[in-house]
Amino acid sequence: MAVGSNIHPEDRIPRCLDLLGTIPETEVEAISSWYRTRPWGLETQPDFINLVVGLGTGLSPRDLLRATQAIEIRLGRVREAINGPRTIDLDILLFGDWISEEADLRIPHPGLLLRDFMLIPLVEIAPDVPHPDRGRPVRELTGEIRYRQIIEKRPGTGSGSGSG
Ligand code: PH2
Ligand code: MG
Ligand code: MG
Repeated sequence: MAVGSNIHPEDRIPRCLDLLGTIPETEVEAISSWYRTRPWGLETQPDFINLVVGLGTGLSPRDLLRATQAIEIRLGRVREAINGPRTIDLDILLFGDWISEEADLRIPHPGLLLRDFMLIPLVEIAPDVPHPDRGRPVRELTGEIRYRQIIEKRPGTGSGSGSG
């Protein structure tokens, strides 16, 4: 799961990590470092904090999407400009070997291989996980990155993660 925030990230990201742990049939298994990133898409907005969280879940992708949208709303997300500022954005990157082309649920996430702020934190926590379209581990796919937004990597400060 990709997590992004550029409105009150220091407050919203820890709350988001706690709420992810309350989703039914779902555990937080890994949390990447926090990455400070330049905004992609709409450049006139504050820098983002981006990270990636590994979840184990018994939910379907559709039910997981619903649960993450409820967290976005609870943390004050208002849908305004496309690619504009947001308190919390939760995007499913991969779901095992699942592939979905539904308009509101594209898995793998179409930006995963292009955006460093999605792929690099994923490689940090799950380098060997296979990309279902490519049949290769994600650590071998960083050459496809087109958008390099990462400014700095900070040690993880998420709940329960003392490592960096
Ligand atoms: N998310 C966007 C648009 N632009 N830029 C950065 N750096 N990080 C994001 O998470 C991000 C973005 C749309 O979801
Ligand atoms: Mg997004
Ligand atoms: Mg989103």
